[in-house]
Amino acid sequence: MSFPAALVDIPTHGDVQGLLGVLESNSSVPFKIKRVYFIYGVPSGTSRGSHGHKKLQQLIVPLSGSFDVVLHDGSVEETFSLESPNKGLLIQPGLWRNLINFSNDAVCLVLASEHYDEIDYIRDFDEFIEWVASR
Ligand code: T46
Repeated sequence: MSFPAALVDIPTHGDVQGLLGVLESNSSVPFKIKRVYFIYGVPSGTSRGSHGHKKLQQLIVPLSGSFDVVLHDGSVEETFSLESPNKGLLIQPGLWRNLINFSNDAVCLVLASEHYDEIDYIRDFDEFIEWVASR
């Protein structure tokens, strides 16, 4: 099975007036968008995340600046560098994530397939590994 996350192109319309990226439910975003949040002002050297999600699908878009997303599926770890608003990271359910190396100007937009629900989080890595093994 291939790794359950990938960089995807965001449809973008450009002309002499600049660029316009489009994110649409069940189209450029392959799920119904139930929640949108954004992360910014992350102090240099600070990481975010450090948890797994059971059901949640997400599309992460670097609206400004850059950062890395480190994902773990229980056996393989992959790092994705996000640095352009025309490329997002599509994350399937069942992945542990850490967001690191934020530039000062980074703005991280997240589109999510579910409303906020603490029940979907696994916040201990050993517990995450056990959950993956039990699936
Ligand atoms: C993820 C990464 C990329 C809410 O009240 N509603 C929300 O929708 C979210 C996402 C968070 N919160 C509250 C919960 C905490 O009190 O905001 C606070 C910070 O949340 P958290 O520590 O979970 O933030 P991150 O950046 O570590 O993780 C977030 C998402 O929670 C997570 O799903 O994948 O961004």
